[in-house]
Amino acid sequence: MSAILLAMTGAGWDPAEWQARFLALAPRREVRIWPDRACNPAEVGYVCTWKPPPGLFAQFPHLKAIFSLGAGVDHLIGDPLLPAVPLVRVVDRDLTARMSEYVVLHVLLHHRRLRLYRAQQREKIWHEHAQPAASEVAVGILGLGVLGREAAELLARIGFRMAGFSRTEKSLAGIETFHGKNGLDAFLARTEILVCLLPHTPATEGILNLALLRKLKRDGALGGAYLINAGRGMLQVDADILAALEESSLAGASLDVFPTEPLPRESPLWNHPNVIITPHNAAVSDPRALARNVLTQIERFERGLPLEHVVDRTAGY
Ligand code: NDP
Ligand code: OXD
Repeated sequence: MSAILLAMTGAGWDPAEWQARFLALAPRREVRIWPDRACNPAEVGYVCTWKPPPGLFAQFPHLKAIFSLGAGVDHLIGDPLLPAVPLVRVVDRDLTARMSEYVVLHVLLHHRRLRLYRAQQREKIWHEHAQPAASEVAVGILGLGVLGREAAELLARIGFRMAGFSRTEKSLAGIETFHGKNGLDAFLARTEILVCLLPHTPATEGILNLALLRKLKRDGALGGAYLINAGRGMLQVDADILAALEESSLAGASLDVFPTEPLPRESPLWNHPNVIITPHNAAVSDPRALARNVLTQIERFERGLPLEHVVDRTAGY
């Protein structure tokens, strides 16, 4: 039976917790944590990883598949030494539900003006502001994949006027869809709350820039435009978000991801009154759910069934 190697770096990732979970579910399988001198590279069939060290994969002559322990694969795909084995990403109910929680929370928070009421509370001010109904507010999701679609459907159920933008054409009940370069401007022009759930690829890098933010709808029911980015930090230009806030192209932003993580202490985003920052934890990868997901895939694969959610390396996600 091929061994599994767990190779993860970065804050918040505890390989021992993942190993314990894998072993609890598959006690007969060898599950190693990188780096491990006792691990025979010839026995490693699968690497489960988050931000692996450069050149890691070259040492495993019998590698059969690589599993990204997150939904995004930008931490892997740019590696010119990535072997030609299937690259699989996580698609799991637990992860999707966590992202939906984050998106719904932040859309509602801007819609219900929570920052304003928190500021009033600090001053003990009892003052009510006009509150549009969700059905008057246009929310747009940039990226209608596994995560974007679920969030869009939930927000539609709450009553928001929903639209989504994707690379290829989509048709979703109750959600207006736009796609391709030609669809982007019309999508932005009708969107007051922009939620970004795109992957980081050469085509999406820096897409959340001043020119794009200026195209959002500012004269809608909310009286301003809002950005929520839980996709990737490399999609956004921090200085442009600050400039958009400064000139009121944006009225507020919720940012979970940043070009440099952790967000440097000197970033003016930290202290901006209209910005809400979370530490890239919109949807964390929980080993209690995802170890089972990966093991199910490995067991299917070893029974001769195809792997699911294999990344399209040409598209980059
Ligand atoms: P999917 O691959 O399922 O969906 C990606 C979506 O983006 C698709 O709709 C795709 O279009 C669209 N897209 C890709 N490139 C372009 C482009 N150039 N122009 C327009 N649309 C584009 O990914 P998921 O929904 O599973 O995840 C999305 C991202 O969320 C991940 O890549 C990751 O970066 C991020 N993420 C962040 C987390 C966090 O905690 N902050 C946690 C988990 C994920 P099409 O449908 O046409 O292919
Ligand atoms: C992911 C992430 O891609 O956690 O899953 O960012």
